[in-house]
Amino acid sequence: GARSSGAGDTVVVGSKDFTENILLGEIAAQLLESKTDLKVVRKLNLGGTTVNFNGLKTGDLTLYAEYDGTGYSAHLGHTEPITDPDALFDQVKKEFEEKFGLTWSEPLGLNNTYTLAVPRALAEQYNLKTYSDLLAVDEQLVFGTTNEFMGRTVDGYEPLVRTYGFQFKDVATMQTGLRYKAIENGDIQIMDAYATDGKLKEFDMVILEDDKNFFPPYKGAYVIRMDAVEAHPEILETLNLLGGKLPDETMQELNYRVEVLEEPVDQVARDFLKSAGLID
Ligand code: PBE
Repeated sequence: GARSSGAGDTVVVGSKDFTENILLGEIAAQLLESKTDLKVVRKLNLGGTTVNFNGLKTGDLTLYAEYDGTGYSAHLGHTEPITDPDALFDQVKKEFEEKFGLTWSEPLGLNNTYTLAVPRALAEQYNLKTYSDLLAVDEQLVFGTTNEFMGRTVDGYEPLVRTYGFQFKDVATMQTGLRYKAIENGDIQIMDAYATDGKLKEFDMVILEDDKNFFPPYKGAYVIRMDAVEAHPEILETLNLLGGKLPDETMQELNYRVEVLEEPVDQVARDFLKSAGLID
């Protein structure tokens, strides 16, 4: 209908339920408001990956920020290892267009990969550098995972443990935002961090090297309904202005301002867009 998120004059922006993804939703919303005449509706902090993807497919959403590795594994269901990480984005985009009627904007610059992080003191005590180094201490460590990581069947906890042969002492599932507190309290000793987490700096964590290349790259970009882009090409043109503007360090700094300094999301998004010269 005239008011659907596909062909109408309204853009509905979704997001997942963690800081970076909410920020990316807000950045898209503000930029579209400033550069187009479209009405923008925010449905940020909507839920996990599945909720957003389903919302996009049914037309409840017009776009949200996604990651190519997540597209490859969670949405396209590929289980075979990625042979060419550089070509991953193009492959995922092509398959999304063909299978789902969804397209991708230019990559934003960040690669928010899953990574294993441990407190620096622990890494130094056991000289931990790679995931395989964990095999010497895994039976002493409690692994804290996000609900989403626990549920993922391709790039999640179970396949990770199988690939490396880990035998952690225990596993505790928790909300994304609570993992660092659990590390601090000593409830867990290792977690599935996100490479661009703002709290990685504050909590003095060490990121270990994925020596078996278990995780694919997770380049961030917006996934958008193609019917909306056909009706309003300015949606894609506008979001493509963000291509390459958010490398890891920039994104992590914005996440840090929201998560650690507790600045409001809309302010941090606006500051970024101004400093990138995209809004006045
Ligand atoms: N990630 C890594 C996941 C969560 C952490 C950003 C690729 C995702 O949201 O798909």
